[in-house]
Amino acid sequence: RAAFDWADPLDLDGQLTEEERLVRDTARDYAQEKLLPRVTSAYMEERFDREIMTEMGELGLLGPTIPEEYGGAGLGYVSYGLVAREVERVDSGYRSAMSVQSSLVMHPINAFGSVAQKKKFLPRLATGEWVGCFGLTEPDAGSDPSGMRTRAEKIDGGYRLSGTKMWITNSPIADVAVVWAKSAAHDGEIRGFLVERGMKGFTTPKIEGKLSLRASVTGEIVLDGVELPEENLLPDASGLKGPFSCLNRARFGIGWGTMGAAEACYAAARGYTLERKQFGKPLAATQLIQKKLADMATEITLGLQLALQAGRLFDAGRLPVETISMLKRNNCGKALEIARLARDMHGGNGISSEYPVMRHMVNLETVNTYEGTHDIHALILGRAITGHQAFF
Ligand code: TGC
Ligand code: FAD
Repeated sequence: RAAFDWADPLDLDGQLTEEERLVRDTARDYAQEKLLPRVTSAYMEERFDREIMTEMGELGLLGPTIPEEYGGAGLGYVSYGLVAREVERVDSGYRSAMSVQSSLVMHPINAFGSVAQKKKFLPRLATGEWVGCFGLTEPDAGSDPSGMRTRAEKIDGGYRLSGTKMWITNSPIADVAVVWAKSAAHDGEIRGFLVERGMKGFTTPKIEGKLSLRASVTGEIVLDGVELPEENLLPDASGLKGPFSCLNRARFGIGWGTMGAAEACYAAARGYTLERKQFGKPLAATQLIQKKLADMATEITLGLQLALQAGRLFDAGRLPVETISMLKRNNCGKALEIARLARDMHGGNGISSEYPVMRHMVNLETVNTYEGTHDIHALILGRAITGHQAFF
C-alpha cells in the first residue's frame, strides 16, 4: 500500500510542474536560510530589515507574475502562491511586505498604468530598489472603502491630494504609494494616484506598538495637499474595481501563505509532542494530542488543495472573485485555529519566543482581519450564494 506522508498526504508536490517546484525550492531555501535566522529578533524589536526587499528582488520573488519586459518573472499564479507559502512559513509579516509589493503596487501599475509608468516604476520595484505601499483604508473607512474621504482636486497640470490613510503596510519605508482617492475631476469616482517620496505634503508616520505582525512595518499616509503631475494618475482604473482587482491577487496569495504558517505550527506541534514526555510517555502517544494533529493535517491538506485548484483556475482566467473570498476566509480561519492549537500543545513553552507558534498565532489575527475580514468574506460569499447583499 502507498506510504502516508504526514507532511504531504495528498501529494501536492506531485501536482506541481517542474518550474513550480523550482520556484518553491528557491523561495524555501531563501526563507529558511535568510529569513528564519533574523525573524525572532525582528519580531521582538518590532523591526523590518529593509534589505529583505533587495534580497527578494535578486531572487525574482517580487512581482513574480509581472511580465519579464518590466522586470518581473512572468510566472503563473500557482508559483506566486508557492512563494507566499514559503515566506509565510517563516512569518506573515515578511509575506505581507512581499505581497503588498507584488499584488498591491506592481499589479496596478502593470494593469492600469501608462507605458511610461510601467517603465519607470516596475523594474525598480522588481529588484527591490524601490519599495511600494497601497493606501486604501482610512481611519473611518475600513471594510467599507466606498466611504473614503481622501480627495483629489484638479489643478493646472495635475492633481492635489488631501486625506489620511491608516494601517498601511510598508508606508514608512515606501518610495512610492498607490493611493486611492475620490476625484472631483472624474465625477467623484475613485481613482489611483502614484505618490512619490519627496513630494511636498506626503508623510508616512510609523504606527508603533503593534502586538501582531511586528516584523512588518506599518504606518499612516498623510496627504496634506500633495500636488502631483497628471502623469502620476493611473489612467486605466476607475471605481472600486481598480483597488479590488489588486485585492483579488493579494487575497489569493494570503490563501496560500496562511497554509505555510499553519504547516509551520503543525510541524512544530508534532515535533514537540513527540519529544516531550509526561505521565511516562510522549505527549504524541495520547489520544487527545493525536486528534489535534489529525485535525491539523486534514485542514492543511484541504486548504492547500483549495489553493492549488484556485491557482489553476486563476492561471486559466476562470477564477471567480467569490472563490478567492472562500480561499482567503477558510485558510486564514483554519490557520488561526491550528496556530492556537499548536500554542496550547507546547504548554508553557508555547508562549516563549524560542518557539514559533505564538508569533504565528498572533500574526494570524491580523491576517484574518486585513484584506477583508473573515466576516466580510462570509458576506461576499453570502451575496453570491443568495443574490441578496447583507452589508447594510
Ligand atoms: P460592490 O458594489 O460590491 O463593487 C463595486 C464595484 O467593484 C466591483 N467589484 C470587484 N471587482 C474586482 N474584484 C472584486 N473582488 C470585486 N468586488 C467588487 C463590482 O463589480 C463593482 O463594479 P461596478 O462596475 O459595478 O462599479 O462594492 P461594495 O462597496 O458594496 O463592496 C463591499 C465589499 C465589502 C465587498 C468591499 O468593500 C470589500 O471587499 N471590503 C473589504 C475591504 C478590504 O478588503 N480592504 C483591504 C485593504 S488593503 C489591505 O488590507 C492590505 S493588507 C496587505 C498586507 O500587508 O498583506
Ligand atoms: P472595521 O471595518 O471597522 O470592522 C470591525 C469589525 O466589524 C470586524 O469584525 C468586521 O468584520 C465587522 N464588520 C464590518 N462591517 C460589517 C458588516 N456590514 N456586517 C457585520 N460585521 C461587519 N489597508 C490598506 O489599505 N493597505 C494596507 O497595506 C493595509 N495593511 C494593514 C496592515 C495591518 C497590520 C492591519 C492591521 C491592517 C492593514 N490594512 C491595510 C487595513 C485592513 O484592510 C483593515 O483593517 C480591514 O479592512 C478592516 O477594516 P477596519 O480595521 O476599519 O475594521
